[in-house]
Amino acid sequence: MLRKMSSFNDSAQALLFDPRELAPVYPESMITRPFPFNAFYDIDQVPDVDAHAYQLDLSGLVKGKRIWTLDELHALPQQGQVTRHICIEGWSAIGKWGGVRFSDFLLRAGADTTAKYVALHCADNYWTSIDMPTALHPQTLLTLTYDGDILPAKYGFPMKLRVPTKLGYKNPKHIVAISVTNEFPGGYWENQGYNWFGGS
Ligand SMILES: Nc1nc2c(c(=O)[nH]1)N[C@H]1C(S)=C(S)[C@@H](COP(=O)(O)O)O[C@H]1N2
Ligand SMILES: [Mo]
Repeated sequence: MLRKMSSFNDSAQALLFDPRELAPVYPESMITRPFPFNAFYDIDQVPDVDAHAYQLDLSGLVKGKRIWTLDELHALPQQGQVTRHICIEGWSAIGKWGGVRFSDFLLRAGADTTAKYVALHCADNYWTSIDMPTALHPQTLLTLTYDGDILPAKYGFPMKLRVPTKLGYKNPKHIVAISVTNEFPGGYWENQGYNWFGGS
């Protein structure tokens, strides 16, 4: 029953959600320090991803390049944002992230932007997925930095997808693979009952 309500919610929210609507942005003076850490494990279990061996694997409905190194991602045009992260557990915090606009990345990689979903798989076996309008939203950012420095391990080294129009659990850290698909990918928390649309 709850699951049915939640999937009804997903379609209702997709209709209500305006893909052009922007999340609020804040001055740097409002950044929350220290920014909180959260994951489905304690901070001493944070995955240790090797920067040199790292490759981002892009799969599914993609015509172009499928393997990306960190250097290649750093060489793309970079954007920044100061936005509020809202966790469903009842806290929120303002942070500053920098990286590649996700729509730029998807277009350069030749992703089929008529596909329904983008799934993001993480080094800690976490995963989540977003609808294509959210993937193409101008504030959805493939982040490589936090507060001007290389993204620290606790905040998702080497890469976190910052989606300021979505709740915290739809902001995956330690991304190792991305797939573009028409098959519903679900997510770690979503499959345990969290609403899939998860708009904030
Ligand atoms: N890989 C991965 N990403 C994740 C999580 C996780 O457990 N593993 N937790 C999510 C949740 S519920 C929150 S609130 C944010 C916390 O991000 P932060 O540690 O940068 O505050 O990460 C999200 N992304
Ligand atoms: Mo969260």
